[in-house]
Amino acid sequence: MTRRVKLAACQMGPVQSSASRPEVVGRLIHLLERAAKDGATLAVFPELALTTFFPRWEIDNETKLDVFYEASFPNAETQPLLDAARRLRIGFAIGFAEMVQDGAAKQRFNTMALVDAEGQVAGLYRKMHVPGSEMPEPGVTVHLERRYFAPGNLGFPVFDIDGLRVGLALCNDRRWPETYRMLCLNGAEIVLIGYNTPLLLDEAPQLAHLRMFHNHLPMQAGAYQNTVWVAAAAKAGLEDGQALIGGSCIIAPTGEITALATSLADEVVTYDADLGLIETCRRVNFDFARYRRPDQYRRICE
Ligand code: CDT
Repeated sequence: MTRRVKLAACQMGPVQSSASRPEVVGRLIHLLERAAKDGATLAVFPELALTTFFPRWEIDNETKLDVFYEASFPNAETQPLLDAARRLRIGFAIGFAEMVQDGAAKQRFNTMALVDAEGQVAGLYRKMHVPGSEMPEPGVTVHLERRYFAPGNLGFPVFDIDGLRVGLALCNDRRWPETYRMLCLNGAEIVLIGYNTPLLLDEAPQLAHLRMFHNHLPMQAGAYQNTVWVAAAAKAGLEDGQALIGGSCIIAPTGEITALATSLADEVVTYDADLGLIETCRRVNFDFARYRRPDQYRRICE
């Protein structure tokens, strides 16, 4: 029997710093309703979907910084989104800034939660490949994720939800082959990715025109080389004065883009994914158990 799932990539236009959490949650619910109306049962939202992409700023005041973080998920402001998932019978992944109180200290992570179609949190992933720097650097686009987030400490977990094996990744993770390989060695059939990618690269303007190519290239390669479905959602458009790329998409285990957002605004793209394609593509080239040689990979060539 063919196993299928209709996937949705829920792209968001900019979330300006003036937007309140209830306002943003209202937008997310509307996107989820559009996805469900189109028949989707699993959706992905962007990285840091509840706020502006605040690592573009140097923020020294802790009280001002804390405003961007969730001390618990869900909480009273985000619970309506989980209630909507249950009402609409659709699971989703969403990125947010997570704060964990560790005694007197605060641990901060760039996190994605996976919620099932019952509206229950199935698990969390914390971004592994945290890019940027701790301090602004001359000539480099300010990107202070390493100031605001510790590297993820939960590995690459794969969750069983609604009969699917789902892995998560956040933005810069999508550029790294380890992300897909670890998730797929752990049995992922679907990888859900959220991202915020600035259009401009002050440090290498000659590469700026490749931003969209370098967005899709590693996701298509990751899907193909690991025979997995990928759904990826951008936060796009002019957010607090900074341009973010769009290009949200759904990619098949063949490496083909099967659905692609065309705007820089709130937009939902869906695709009816045949999970049988994973096995088909695996048989052709990527039968891990048969062809991988992990015992030889660390051998040093003289
Ligand atoms: N959010 C995120 O990870 N963005 C990065 C840009 C980093 S530039 C230092 C990305 O890979 O898109």
